Amino acid sequence: MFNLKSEINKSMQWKRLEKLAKKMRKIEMRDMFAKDDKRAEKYSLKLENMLVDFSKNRIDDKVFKALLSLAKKAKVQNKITDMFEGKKINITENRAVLHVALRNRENTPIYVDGENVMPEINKVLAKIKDFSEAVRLGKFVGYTGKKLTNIVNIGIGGSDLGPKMAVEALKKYMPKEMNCYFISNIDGTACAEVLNKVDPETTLFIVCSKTFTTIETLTNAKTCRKWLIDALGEHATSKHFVAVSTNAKEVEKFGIDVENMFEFWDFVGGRYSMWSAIGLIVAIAVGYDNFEKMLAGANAMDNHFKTADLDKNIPVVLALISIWYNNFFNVRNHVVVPYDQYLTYLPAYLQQLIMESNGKYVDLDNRFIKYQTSPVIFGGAGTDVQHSFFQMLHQGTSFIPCDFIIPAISHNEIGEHHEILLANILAQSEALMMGKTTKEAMEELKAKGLSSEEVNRLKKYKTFKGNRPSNTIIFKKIDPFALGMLVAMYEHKTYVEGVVWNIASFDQMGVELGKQLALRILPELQGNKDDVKHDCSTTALIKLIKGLRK
Ligand code: G6Q
Repeated sequence: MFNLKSEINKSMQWKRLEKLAKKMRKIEMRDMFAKDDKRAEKYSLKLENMLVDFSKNRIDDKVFKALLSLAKKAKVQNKITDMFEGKKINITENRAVLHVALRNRENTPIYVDGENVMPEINKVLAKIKDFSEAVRLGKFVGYTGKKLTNIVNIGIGGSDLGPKMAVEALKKYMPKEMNCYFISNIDGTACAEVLNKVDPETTLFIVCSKTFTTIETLTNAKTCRKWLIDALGEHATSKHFVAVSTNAKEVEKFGIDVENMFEFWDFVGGRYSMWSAIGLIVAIAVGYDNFEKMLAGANAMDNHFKTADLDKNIPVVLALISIWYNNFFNVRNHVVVPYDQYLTYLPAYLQQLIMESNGKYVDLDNRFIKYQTSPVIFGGAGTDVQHSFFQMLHQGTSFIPCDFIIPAISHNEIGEHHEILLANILAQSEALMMGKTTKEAMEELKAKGLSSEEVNRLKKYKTFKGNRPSNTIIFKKIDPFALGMLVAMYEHKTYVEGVVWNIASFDQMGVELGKQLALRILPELQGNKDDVKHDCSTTALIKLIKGLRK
């Protein structure tokens, strides 16, 4: 029944990497840099206005070659082709995975079940263009004739994190009169706080849900609809509510005219959907032209990913480096630090993208996996996070690989702000790699005039072992094109990791479990019966909460 292949961790290529990792543990990056002044050049890749410097990693030519052999063993190149050709690589849901088709600017045919998906995609893109322009120009107005300047996205997970991240990333392109809000959490506070701020006459709600059955989204949408009807009456909804979904039936059932629905398809996973109509709020916020530029940036990365040799392929190289630490150094975390305030939500977006895709323990051949898959992803905007978790990056007991993302030019070049920001990031990645030897620490302490007793007492605390890896990803500026490239780069990196780990990166059984679980407890919390039957902790908690809410 299953086409069983041998597990990747039993391969010759894996064993070779294990051996190399043992050796590499004893090698200092600072020594490799001292020996080779071409290292940065050798271990950097460029695409358009983007440069990825991966030289501050614990790799040498042998390791790099061995990682590439692992990728070949896992047939990465073939798997890339399979995705672009619309093969049903989402095997647990029997679906093609074609977020790349959404930004296929060449418009070459892509077939799913013998049907070219491009005409449908282009039709919806044209609808997004028309609608977003009509809202921006005040041609599509609210029920009382006022311009819609408050745009509220109601959605959760993949129907929230992508558009929210992109709207924030491109805020500078938004007209001043426009405000975008995101309601995702079922916590009534999320709804209440937005509704307190907006005026029903000028508010457009976009209900985003691939399935249109997600309880959080539907509950939030119902609350917002009631609020609107209370203010403007029943007939106002068609001027203030649109939907984005794959499920026309449920959209209609909810009471949104399918005319006001923007479609997408099963071959677009939730967390890969910001390029589809799920990005409608992005197109309204920054204009369709900019939305298209974002698609073009992603498309440039797609073309690179599809055609570049593995050793020159940015997503492939980043994935292999991540696998190197994850599986051969037993490192369990990965940190992403954008040095751009507008990319504040990027780490949260990547947490879903990476951990939901690759946080799996069953392989594609239906076996429990015996090696580590997704690392824990965390991060935040620099320099803020330098003043929180960076301590652990520098002196924690194990190292955490970092991605630093930097725009050379800020959207807000005020005084010397951006130069100070840039100096910080460069200093950090250098310090993580170089560290500070005990000798250097002692010299510094002596220079401050400390007694030799004090110097000896403090020297270890002031020592930084260094040898801590990072990738530096530089753009000229984070414009829509750059954002598209950046996000697509991480999407493909995630896919390559999943290919090497031989896992189903495109399902999300754990998220679905969460959607079912609460449904059993909800009636127990709401009802009067006391005979709830769970484990004794859950039963007691239910009783306690019911008592507190009386
Ligand atoms: C994404 C996941 C998940 C999903 C949300 C919302 O890949 O499947 O985060 O996006 O659960 O689902 P709906 O869009 O169907 O409401």
